Amino acid sequence: MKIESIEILEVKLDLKHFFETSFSRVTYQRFLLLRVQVDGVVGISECVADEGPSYSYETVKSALHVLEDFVAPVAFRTEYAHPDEFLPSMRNIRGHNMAKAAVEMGLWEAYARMRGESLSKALGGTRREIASGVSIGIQDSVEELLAKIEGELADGYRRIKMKIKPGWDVDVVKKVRERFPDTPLMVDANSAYSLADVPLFQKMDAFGLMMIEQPLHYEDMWDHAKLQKQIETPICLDESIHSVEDAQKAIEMGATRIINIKAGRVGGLSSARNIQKLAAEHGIPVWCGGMLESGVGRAHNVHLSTLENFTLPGDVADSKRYFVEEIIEPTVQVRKDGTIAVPEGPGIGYEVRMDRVEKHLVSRRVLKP
Ligand code: OSB
Ligand code: MG
Repeated sequence: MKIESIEILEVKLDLKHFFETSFSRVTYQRFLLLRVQVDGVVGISECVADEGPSYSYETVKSALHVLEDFVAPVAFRTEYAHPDEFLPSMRNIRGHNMAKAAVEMGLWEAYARMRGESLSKALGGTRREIASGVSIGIQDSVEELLAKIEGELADGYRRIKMKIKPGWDVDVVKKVRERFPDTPLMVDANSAYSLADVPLFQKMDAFGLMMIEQPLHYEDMWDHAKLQKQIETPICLDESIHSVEDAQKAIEMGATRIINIKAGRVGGLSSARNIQKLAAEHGIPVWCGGMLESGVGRAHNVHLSTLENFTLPGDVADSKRYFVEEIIEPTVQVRKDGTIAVPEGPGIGYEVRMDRVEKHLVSRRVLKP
């Protein structure tokens, strides 16, 4: 397979409701869509780098730069027998997994289309429906949070994740637990704490949480291992895992008992698949994380979630929770039983509404050899 051109569409979509994590509050998403042409077939993908370097050091602008000046030139001069060869071909470009993953996922999507298969089938997925959870941001009041959780549960979601930060943690989780004693519940700190907070996490043990996601520094594993030894609740790493090698080390040192997999963070779908397999060999379950994607990235997440070891509900939720206007048709829909049916058509199996992409377009460029 030869990558013949890469069209990069920079898009800005307004969120229906602000989304607040321990590091920022956002009201819109600015992101890149890629149309990767491979042997005449166009694969579509989304780059999950945010506007600013808060979740990751990568940004929309850094991704544009790295894609144009480094990733695309290597991609154009390489002949790929299979998408698994893409990430290894980028070995002389350090980091920038989100930029690399964007092209890799477009290559995978084109590959599935060439074979006339769904992306799930091409990846070796085994599920025809996936279980959905939601990630609820920090709210202005506990009452608003409780009302939101109530609404999401009524919509069928199988698991509630709430964001925490210093000042919005133990007391809030306690109130949520009192109100929803049996709901599968977890928290995500996005690296807002340190080992000085061990007593706080010991208090959290009383709430029967499924897991605590990325409580400590984003580049750290060792402190997570130390924290895990002192608490009962499983730790789930997100930010700290960028590769199968990272996953291996984190598992070996006892830093993570569950892994959140985001294809963008780990350099693409092949890497995501390798991580879920390695985790399975160690009895570690995984789930698919989210990055407030548009329908394109969301669709990729639906297909990725069909792989065997994605046994926990992920952050892959209904399109209607996110943007004022969605860019795919049909939208990703969560049914009343909290599941999403995996499309069976070729590739992602959803149609991209290019008229809507155009409407929200910020910039466009076409890269060619
Ligand atoms: O840490 O999982 C995270 C969104 C943006 C950046 C990081 C994270 C998140 C989410 C939202 O939790 C998941 C989603 O609904 O897309
Ligand atoms: Mg997270």
